[in-house]
This record gives sequence, structure tokens and C-alpha cells, in this order.
Amino acid sequence: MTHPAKKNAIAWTLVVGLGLATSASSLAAEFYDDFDDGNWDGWAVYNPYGDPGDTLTPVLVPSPEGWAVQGVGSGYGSPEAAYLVHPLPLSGVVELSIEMRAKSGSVAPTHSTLALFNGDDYNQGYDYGENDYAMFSVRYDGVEEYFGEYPIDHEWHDFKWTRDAEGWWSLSIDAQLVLSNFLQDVTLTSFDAVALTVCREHSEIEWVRIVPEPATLSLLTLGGLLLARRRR
Ligand SMILES: [Ca+2]
Ligand SMILES: [Ca+2]
Repeated sequence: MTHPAKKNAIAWTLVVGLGLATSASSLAAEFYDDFDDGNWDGWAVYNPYGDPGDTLTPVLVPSPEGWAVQGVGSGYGSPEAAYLVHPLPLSGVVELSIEMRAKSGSVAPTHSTLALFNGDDYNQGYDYGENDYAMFSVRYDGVEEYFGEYPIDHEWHDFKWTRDAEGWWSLSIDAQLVLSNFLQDVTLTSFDAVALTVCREHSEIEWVRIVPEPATLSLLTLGGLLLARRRR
């Protein structure tokens, strides 16, 4: 009899092999907005620190690539952050990337973030200028936890947080892998919205991109079916 762990390894090899074989042809339902048309059509705009229902007009400013979303105000106690939310229904997503080109100033409070929401839960990447690092957070049942801090300056950078087929999160900055497997978490595989924050006028976001890999779950499901059949 084959040892169960070895069976798993065989099944995983199949899954990975199938994944490699089909990934080139699988179509990812990518979400992307660069705001270079000079508007934020499709996004709802909020003031995250105001009263419920408060809106706040963010600023679209000329940027190296066209237009960028900029935060509003400076310091504490002045008009605050721009918070933009766009519907994005996704389900069955394991492999995933959360990407943005952003910069974030050094004067607190300031940050640029991009999050994928499911209800009140989320997975979120930060260009956290006021603390001079990038980081990643998850919020489940109202509790936010932080992971993957990596030092960063206050210039434009391309941030890419990725989750692989086994749930491991990694961070690349400007196409260089800087943190590998800093967290293993697959709590959220369905999402309903994408949201970005630009906090105060020192922070800007040039573009945002979400790349789910819908093929992954079907392959994982197939792997699970293979395992189930072998167990019978
Ligand atoms: Ca637009
Ligand atoms: Ca742009």
C-alpha cells in the first residue's frame, strides 16, 4: 500500500503538472484601472474617517503615466484619505495577485493601499510611507493582522503581492522578489470588491491590477477528486 503522504505527493504532482500544462491557455479575469482617462467611473468614493455616508473628493493629478489618484489634506485633523471601492465578484480563487504602482510620502499619516474584500474581511497590500515599509494585512472577523514588512523609500514603485497554489504569499517590488512565502493563508477565496486608499496628499496610486487565476481551483478540485477516488 502506498503511504498516504506519498499519495498526496503523487496527486500534487499531477495538479502541479496539469497547472503548468494549462496555465498558458487559462484566461485570467483581470481587473485593471490606470485612471488615465481622467475619471474614476465605476468606483464609489468615500471618506473612510468621516461619518457614515460621507464622501470625499479625491484628486486626479498628472503623473508619469497620465493620471494618478492622490490623497487629500495633510497631517492629522484635516481632510483625510480618498477611499475608492469598485465591485469585483470573484469566487474559487487561490492563485492571485494584488498589484499597484504607488508612492507614499514620509510625513505621517500617509499610505497607499489596495485591498480585496469579502464583506468586512479583506487581504490588503500597503505602501506604508509613514513607517518606511511595505506590508500586507488580513482582516477576519474584525481583527486585522500585519505581515511581510519590507523597507521602502518614497518614490514610485510597482508592488505585487501574490498567493500561490498552496496559499503562500510573497512580495515583489519593481519585478524583484523581495519577500518569499511570508504568510500561508487561504481564508478568502471569494471576493466582492476591490478598494484603494490614498491617505493624504503625499500619497498617489498610478494604477491598480487584480489577477485571479480561476483555473487553479478547478485543478485543485480535480486533485481532490483524484485523492478521493484513490481513497475509495
Ligand atoms: Ca476611469
Ligand atoms: Ca495612471
